[in-house]
Amino acid sequence: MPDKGFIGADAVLKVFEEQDVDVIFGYPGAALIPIYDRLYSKARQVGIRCVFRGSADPGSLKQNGREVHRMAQATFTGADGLLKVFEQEGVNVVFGFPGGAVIPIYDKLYHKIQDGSILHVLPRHEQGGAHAADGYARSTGKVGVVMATSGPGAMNLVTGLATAYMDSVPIVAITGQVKTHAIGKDAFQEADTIGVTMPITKHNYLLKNACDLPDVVREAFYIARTGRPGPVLIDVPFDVSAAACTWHDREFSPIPGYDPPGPGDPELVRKAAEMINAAEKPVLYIGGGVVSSGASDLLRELARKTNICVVHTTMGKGAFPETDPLSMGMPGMHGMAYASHALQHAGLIICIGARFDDRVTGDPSKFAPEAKVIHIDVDRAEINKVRRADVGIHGDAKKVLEQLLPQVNPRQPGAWEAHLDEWRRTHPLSYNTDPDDGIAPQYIVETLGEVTGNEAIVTTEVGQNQMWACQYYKCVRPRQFLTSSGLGTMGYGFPAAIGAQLGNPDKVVVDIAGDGSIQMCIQELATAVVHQLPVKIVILNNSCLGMVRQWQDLFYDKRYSGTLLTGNPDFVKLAEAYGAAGFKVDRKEDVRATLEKSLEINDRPTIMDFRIPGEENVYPMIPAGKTFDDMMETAPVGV
Ligand SMILES: Cc1ncc(C[n+]2csc(CCOP(=O)(O)OP(=O)(O)O)c2C)c(N)n1
Ligand SMILES: [Mg+2]
Repeated sequence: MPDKGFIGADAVLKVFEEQDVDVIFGYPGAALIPIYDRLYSKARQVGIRCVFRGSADPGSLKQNGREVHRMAQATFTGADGLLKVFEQEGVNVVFGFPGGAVIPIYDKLYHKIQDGSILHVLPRHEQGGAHAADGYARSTGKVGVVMATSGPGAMNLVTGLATAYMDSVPIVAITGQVKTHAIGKDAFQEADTIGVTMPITKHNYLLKNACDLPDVVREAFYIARTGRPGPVLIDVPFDVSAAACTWHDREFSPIPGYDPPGPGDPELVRKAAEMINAAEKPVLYIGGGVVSSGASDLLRELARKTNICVVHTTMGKGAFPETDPLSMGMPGMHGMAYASHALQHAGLIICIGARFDDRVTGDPSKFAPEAKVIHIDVDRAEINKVRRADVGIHGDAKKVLEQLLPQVNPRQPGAWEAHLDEWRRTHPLSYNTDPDDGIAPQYIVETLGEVTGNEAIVTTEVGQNQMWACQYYKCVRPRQFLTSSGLGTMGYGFPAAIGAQLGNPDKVVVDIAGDGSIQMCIQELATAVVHQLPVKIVILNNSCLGMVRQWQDLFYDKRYSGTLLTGNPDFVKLAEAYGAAGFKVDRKEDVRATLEKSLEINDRPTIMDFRIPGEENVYPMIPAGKTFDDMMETAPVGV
């Protein structure tokens, strides 16, 4: 990037200087690169030091414990009401971390844990619990449940809730709160959980009355899983969960102002069918909405009947089998070049459950200039948000496809499909296979696909590892690929894999990880070991925060400010310290055998530390905010 003289980042650093700031605890990311770049030249640059862990302070247990004991003996309490709704909702796994404010709930939970009706999974950090509930939900289609105490416990859920919110994942989060009379008084372990989580939940409640609890919890599950799914949080003060409550077996009543859509407007569906029947250069552009509405089978029917090719977002990965000849892969920033060609030159884009995210469109004003757009979405706010729709259908993807399918005509491949084939042939994904250059990360992911027969549930961390997973692991069914798409949360993949493995005990579950991201929730190794979960962790270890380093490499003259990961642990010893299996791999010949060996380990997690070249970049790349014409398909000459 050209030097723009004195920029905002310089002003920040100048004020730091005035204020005598000489130590910064920081973690870089795309949004901070300009500041990191200026920081690079400061003499006393301090490396990456970030405090990830916080934990609930159990200091109040003793004092509150007596009170709980007394109250809990008496009657049916708010906590009982909560657990009875869990039973009705079919909840059998709860990811939770206790603390003073949730003791009344944990006291009642004790019996459910004892009689085996609920499996309680204790993560080692509430963030891990939230991601695990998320992975459980994404992989099973059920609502994930996570629980945490007030204050620090609830605050530790924030990243997990924001992650789930951005990717529309149904979670019910129960947080403890200080007693109602103490709210607003800066009581011990008080935080304004409702205020903090308002923008990152689909809905949230602060309960004041135990008798409301059953109805509210039922409503929370309903809101989380219907319409555009998302996390819902219920903040339960200590005294509310401990207070007597009367149980009503009430019918669930509709919620005023909340009306999840069903089928689309028939007239608009008819228009959409007309456009599809007349289209010469159509593309199906599909996202996570297809997965969450269960519309994959119908999508397949539509694509096969009409011979229309399918491109998918990261959230839509697996909604259409990537092994199908009609699959054109993922377009956008790090998508396949041929998929971007298809979308960019389309005459008609049929967008189903996707949202024209900037990672797909780049500069929206230059995106797919010739295309007419049909946009089907469960959330009215998505239609016309980024790209104007010629026909916008507000409805549930599955129901709209049921309406649409009989109205579309079979279509034979023609000139457009010849173009698609040509792009596939002339712009394939490719990578450096020179054995002298070390183990190619792409080869590791490809080999993983082969040894798991493309059948594993794959979670990812964030960064280059995530993009290589998207590019090289071919998914064949929905709910198979779990990744933090919208928020891009490092630390998501491993706990999400724990949730996925608990929800799918018979499946192979693999987390494709970076050496940076895996350290953000590494403590969950204990959780996986305790529950004997055979999650496989494939670390693509480049000893750096690779994706940010890639931007610095390409756009900041290789000023690697804050992105080199010195001090990585010995991952094999770390695995062993937790009771997991660990392998280090630094020769290409050992890649396949190690992956195969990990598949035989069925009673504990396995870490595989694959040493890959630090300078490997992800291509293709369309730089942020740029256009299709700026795509770098391979490394620029000289880089
Ligand atoms: C919690 C969090 N902090 C910072 C970032 C910014 N960020 C995006 S990718 C990346 C590098 C990740 O490094 P690593 O896990 O080693 O993956 P690699 O890119 O090397 O494969 C960073 C720091 C983020 N996405 N999430
Ligand atoms: Mg890395």
